[in-house]
Amino acid sequence: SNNKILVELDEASGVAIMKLNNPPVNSLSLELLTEFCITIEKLEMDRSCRGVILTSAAPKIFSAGLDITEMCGKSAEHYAAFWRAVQELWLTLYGSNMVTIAAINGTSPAAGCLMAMCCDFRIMADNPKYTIGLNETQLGIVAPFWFKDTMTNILGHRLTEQSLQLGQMYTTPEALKIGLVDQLVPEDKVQSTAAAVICNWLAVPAHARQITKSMMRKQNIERLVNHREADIDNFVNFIGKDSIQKSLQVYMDRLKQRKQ
Ligand code: CO8
Repeated sequence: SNNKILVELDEASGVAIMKLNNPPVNSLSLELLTEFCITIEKLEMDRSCRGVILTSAAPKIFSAGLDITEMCGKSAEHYAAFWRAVQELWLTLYGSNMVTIAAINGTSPAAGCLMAMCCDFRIMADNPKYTIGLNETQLGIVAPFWFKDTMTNILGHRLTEQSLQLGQMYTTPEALKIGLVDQLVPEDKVQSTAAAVICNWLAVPAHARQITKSMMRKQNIERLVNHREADIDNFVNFIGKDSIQKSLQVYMDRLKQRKQ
């Protein structure tokens, strides 16, 4: 099916709005990840598209991060295919030549936060219920080195170390204060602000902006490209461990119990 990502390209402005559409929480399943990468690659090739606004079709949740069920009770082959797709998402989004703006209209843990961090600029809905951060350690798992590198490029070493060790989820004012997001706006202004911001970014000569972006991100990208297979092996070994499977199961059970 081709509806986990909704795309509206406005040829006049050269801006595509990409909406994550995987109810109830936009978790990143293998299917969604695959569709996400194909969508970005198509837009990248489309000369009429110069910028992307990434948002959620369902307000309240930007993305719950990786689909935990893809990491539970599956085969080593499945884990490897899943992890390759997660890597691919990061490589295509973080390495995109297009201007990318995250319009974060809801809570954004773990890989949800990673997707937002891959963009050039982050606008978040100022809702006291929303939080954002890399919470991996809270699940008993470890954020991979390229998640860490992406955050370090935004927050610096000290704050990233603290964030990652604690698995900290930040409220919107906290996220703004530390620079994890760039701008807070009322919920109903997220889209219009993103449209205005992307115009400013698109007004810069594209070639110079793209080379600059690449210069800032190249080292991080090369580090994963050069260690891609080892990173997959590492994930498959780690996630297949009984103790890790147990932690994930406990975490999922707790998520379900919270509801009752
Ligand atoms: N994956 C799969 N299912 C999920 C996920 C998820 N990430 N998040 C929520 N769900 C499910 C829930 O279990 C629930 O299922 P059901 O309806 O069958 O009971 C359904 O989605 C709805 O969830 P909630 O009832 O919890 O919805 P709320 O609106 O109350 O809350 C939240 C939404 C805040 C998003 C909440 O669901 C939440 O906190 N989810 C967990 C988010 C999270 O911790 N994600 C981390 C994923 S790990 C990751 O992205 C990077 C891992 C890197 C791997 C490194 C290993 C080496």
